[in-house]
Amino acid sequence: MEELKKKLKKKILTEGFDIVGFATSKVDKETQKNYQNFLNKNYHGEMKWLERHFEKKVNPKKIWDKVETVIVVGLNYSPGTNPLRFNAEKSAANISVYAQNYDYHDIIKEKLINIQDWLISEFNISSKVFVDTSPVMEKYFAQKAKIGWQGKHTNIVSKEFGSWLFLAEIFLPIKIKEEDNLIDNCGTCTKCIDICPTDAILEDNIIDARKCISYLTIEYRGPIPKSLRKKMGNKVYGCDDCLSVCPWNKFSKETNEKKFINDNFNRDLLFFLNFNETKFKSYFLNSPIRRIGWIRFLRNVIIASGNSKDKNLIKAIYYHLNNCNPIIRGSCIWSLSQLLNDKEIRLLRTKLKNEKNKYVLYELDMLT
Ligand code: B12
Ligand code: SF4
Ligand code: SF4
Repeated sequence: MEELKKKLKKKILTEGFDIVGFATSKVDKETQKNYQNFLNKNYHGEMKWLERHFEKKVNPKKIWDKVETVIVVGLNYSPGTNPLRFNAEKSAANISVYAQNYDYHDIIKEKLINIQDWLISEFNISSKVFVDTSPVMEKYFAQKAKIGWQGKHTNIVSKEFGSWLFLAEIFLPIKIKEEDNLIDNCGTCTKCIDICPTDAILEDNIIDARKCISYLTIEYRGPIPKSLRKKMGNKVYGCDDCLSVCPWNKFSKETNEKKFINDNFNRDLLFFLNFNETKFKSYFLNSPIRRIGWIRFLRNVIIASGNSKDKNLIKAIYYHLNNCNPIIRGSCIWSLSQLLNDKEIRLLRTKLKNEKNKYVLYELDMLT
């Protein structure tokens, strides 16, 4: 078995993963209780699939009855420099580092399938592979497999790669000895909790996803809650603040995966405000951003435009007041209210006197 483990590790690293570990396929009682606690408090908001996935998540045998070992692999996606500096660029569209080029799901899946094929051809061992979207407790198994520890921001932190690791798993039907657990190295640090713009990290290891900018910009379909709009700043897809501030990043090096880097990435809010749905789909063809669809992305760009205080964006926002989706019209009203003077706001009210949608009328009522 030691020989197989050695060969597996070598193959996984040759495929381009940066770290690998092995864990038994059981989820302990305390983690099950904590997951249930997270759901009971409704911290998952609209992500109802986290409820539906519960049984499978706490019992991987319900995904595949043969599973004995979970191999956890990590891929370093460190940008090499600290993305926190983009928060200050008010007219910029701040997009999470993980979404600035190719979709990591596709890149990782390809590598996992190569390993899966190799396991069959070399050892006649069948396996199942997962990345992100499946009901696997990725962070829990990563900690068990000694990839790192679950930091206070709830993600896995590695001594070698800081907070910049994507996780994926290979389920094996054979028993391989688990690594010893890694101890928590957060110590007294609270930097990730302190920096969170929306106070989404409630306590060590617990977040209220409903307040998290990543959730609001990627998962949430409704109008961005009024109390959180200003706190979103210039973020239009995801948020990296709690990861970027982590002191363990000082040991990380820029990713070797060239498909994650894009030096010519456009960060201009006006550029994105001038998109239509066709342009959105073609521009983000290979990006994870395509998954959230044009309307959610446009909603985020419009809110960030309001936060920019950049009057040059007014004309482009006005154009979207004609959008047939009320969430877009409502977001435009709030955004314009941040950029227009009193006289211009009165003109805006007149322009919208025929508006019938209740939600949009509510946004109009809220105009100061
Ligand atoms: C749902 C989800 C989200 C949600 C919820 C986040 C969350 N923390 O769970 C949202 C949309 C907010 C999100 C955001 C992000 N995500 Co996400 N997400 C997931 C996903 C699909 C499921 C995670 C999950 O099961 N959450 C449910 C809760 C229950 O899990 P938990 O936080 O670990 O919950 C624990 C605590 O609540 C705690 N707890 C609860 N009550 C109590 C009580 C006590 C007393 C104690 C001690 C503990 C405790 O115990 C729970 C169980 O361990 C995973 C992929 C996967 N399949 O696992 C990716 C994943 C976690 N995401 C990832 C990433 C990269 C991000 C972002 C950085 C993306 C971005 N830049 O915008 C942000 C980071 C935000 C953050 N600080 O977490 C990576 C993290 C990689 C890593 N190194 O850990 C993952 C693993 C995807 C991947 N394959 O790489 N994500
Ligand atoms: S991703 Fe951003 S909003 Fe979400 S917990 Fe981290 S710092 Fe807070
Ligand atoms: S910022 Fe500090 S508390 Fe947060 S995960 Fe990193 S080391 Fe832990």
